[in-house]
Amino acid sequence: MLARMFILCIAIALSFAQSITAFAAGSAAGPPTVTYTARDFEFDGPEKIAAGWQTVAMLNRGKDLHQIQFLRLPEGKTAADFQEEMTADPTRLPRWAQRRSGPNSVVPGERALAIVNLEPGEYVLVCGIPDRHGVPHVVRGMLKPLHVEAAPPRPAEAPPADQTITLADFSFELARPMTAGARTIHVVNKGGQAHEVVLVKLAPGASVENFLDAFRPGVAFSPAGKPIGGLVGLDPGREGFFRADFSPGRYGLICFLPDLTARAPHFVRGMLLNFDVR
Ligand SMILES: [Cu+2]
Repeated sequence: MLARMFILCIAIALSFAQSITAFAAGSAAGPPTVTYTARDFEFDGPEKIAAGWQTVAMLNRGKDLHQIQFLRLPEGKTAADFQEEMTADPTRLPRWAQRRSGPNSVVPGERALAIVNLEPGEYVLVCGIPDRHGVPHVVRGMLKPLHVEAAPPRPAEAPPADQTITLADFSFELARPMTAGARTIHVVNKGGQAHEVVLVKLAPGASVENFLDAFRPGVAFSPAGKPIGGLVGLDPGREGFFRADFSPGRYGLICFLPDLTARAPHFVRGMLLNFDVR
C-alpha cells in the first residue's frame, strides 16, 4: 500500500514537472525560447541572443500593463542616442528606430509569447505603454540594450501557424474564422506604415469600442476586457508570430501606433476589429 502511494506520488510529481517544462517552453514546437520579466519599470533577461527566429516570452511581474518592443538601431546609433531622443520627445520613437515586433501587452501576473525574426546588430528593448500621467514606460526605465549575435549554422525556422492576420493602412484582416484552442498566429504587415496587434479578450457583451472608451493609462484592469498579448510594432513588409489561448467568446484587435502624418492613433482611422471565437 505504502509502496503504491509512493509510486503514485512520484508519478504525480513527474507529470507536474513535465507540465511546468511545457509551459516554460511555450507549449508548442517552435524556435528556442528566451524569457524576459517586466516590472514597474524595468526588464530582466538576457543581454545577448542569437540572430534568426526566437520565441520571446514576457512575464508581467509589475502592477501595470507591459510589453516588449524589439527596436534595431541602425549603424552609428547607440542606446544612449535612443534614450536622449526619447527623453526629448516621449510622444514618438526616433524615426531611425527599426521595428522588429515583440510580445504585446498582458495584465499583471500573465505571460505574452511572440516569435520574432532578428538580424544581427544592436537593439534596445522598450515598453511604449503610457503610465497614468501619459509618460511611456520606456522613459521611466523600461529600456534594455540587447546585442544580437550572428545566427548559428542551422538557424531555427519560422513555426507553423493556425491563422494569419494581415495588417494594412488601416485595417486588420483574418485569413479564416478563429476557433478555440492554443493558437499560433502569423502576422504580416502589408501596409506602408508600422502597425501592431493588441489582442483583447472582451467582457461578455462588450465591444472593442467599449474597451477603448473604458481604457485609462496606468490602470491595468478594465471592466470591458483584458489585453492578452499580440505583436508589438512591425515595420512595413515584415512578418512575425504570436501565441495565445482562445476560448469561445468575443475578442478585439487594436493598433495604437500613431499615424505618421495625422499623429492620431491608427484605431481612430479604422484599425480595430471585433471577432468571435467558436
Ligand atoms: Cu497601425
